[in-house]
Amino acid sequence: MITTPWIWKNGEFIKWEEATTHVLTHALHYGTAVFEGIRAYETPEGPAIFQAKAHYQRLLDSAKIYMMPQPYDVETLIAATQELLKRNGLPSCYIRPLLYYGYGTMGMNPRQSPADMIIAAWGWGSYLGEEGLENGIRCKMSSWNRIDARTLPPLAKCTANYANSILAKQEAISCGFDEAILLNLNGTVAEGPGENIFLVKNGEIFTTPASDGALLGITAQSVMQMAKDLGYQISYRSISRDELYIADELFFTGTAAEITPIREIDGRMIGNGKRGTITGHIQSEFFDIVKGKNPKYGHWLTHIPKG
Ligand code: PPE
Repeated sequence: MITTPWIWKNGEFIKWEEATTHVLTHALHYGTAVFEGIRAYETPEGPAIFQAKAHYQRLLDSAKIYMMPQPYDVETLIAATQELLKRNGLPSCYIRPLLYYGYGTMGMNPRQSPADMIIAAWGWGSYLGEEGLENGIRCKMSSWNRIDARTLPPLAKCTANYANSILAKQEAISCGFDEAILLNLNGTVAEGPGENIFLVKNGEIFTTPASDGALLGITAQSVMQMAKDLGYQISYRSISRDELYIADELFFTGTAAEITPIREIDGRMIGNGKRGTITGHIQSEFFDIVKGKNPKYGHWLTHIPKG
């Protein structure tokens, strides 16, 4: 079990053991919660939160889609996170803000329950394994399709969406793979259960657009900018399943997954079956940036004030 001393809840710091909730909490029954996943990394000037503003803005956007109250603004949430990391003394960590309908009444009208919010932070190592970061992972094309804006809006990072992700992930694991890749209902590639996907072909880089069911990933948007600055041709476009099989390189991006190479899909080796050259270049650039080693991207980092 993970533990850290403090959790932020509704504007206050409470002890980890006291951060419990009633079993009739609305979100527990109906998936009425929106969340974020953010990472902080150790830098020469102490811990720094990566892309804090973009993550909290996306949380508010998720709340807007679901017409949830937005009790705090981005600045307040960033300040709360800085204080949380300081109190918990974590050099690097994963941060999980959750805005949810709490304990009130049951039924489909959530507005009769309070909108509660927590921010927790704990150490979370590499999502798909150290070995996966280094040498790539093996993926399965899922038999489940990605949720669709006609049913559940994929751009809202709502906990309910993750029922879809969990079905896909479990299937991939039970078939002996590391991760799933989902097609959308139109049959083109959407994304992974918790990652955006990038394809490299003849030196050009592509990723799937939001209109194909991909989350507007903040790691993906950061990669877009970095890759452009490195001189790569990079763009959003639809990708078909068979294009994945014959890609030169493939990789996932995500806060948890960071930059994870994909070395195999459904028994087909991708490229030379190792981390591709361009993937490796982007991965090392990414880790330099998040660890505060590239001052050009210093504005993507929010440091934790000392003292
Ligand atoms: N797609 C989905 C569906 C998704 O959940 C994530 C993040 C991404 C793409 C990448 O987005 P970004 O983190 O902004 O680059 N998934 C979060 C949850 C992972 C979990 O298992 O929990 C994350 O990476 O924090």
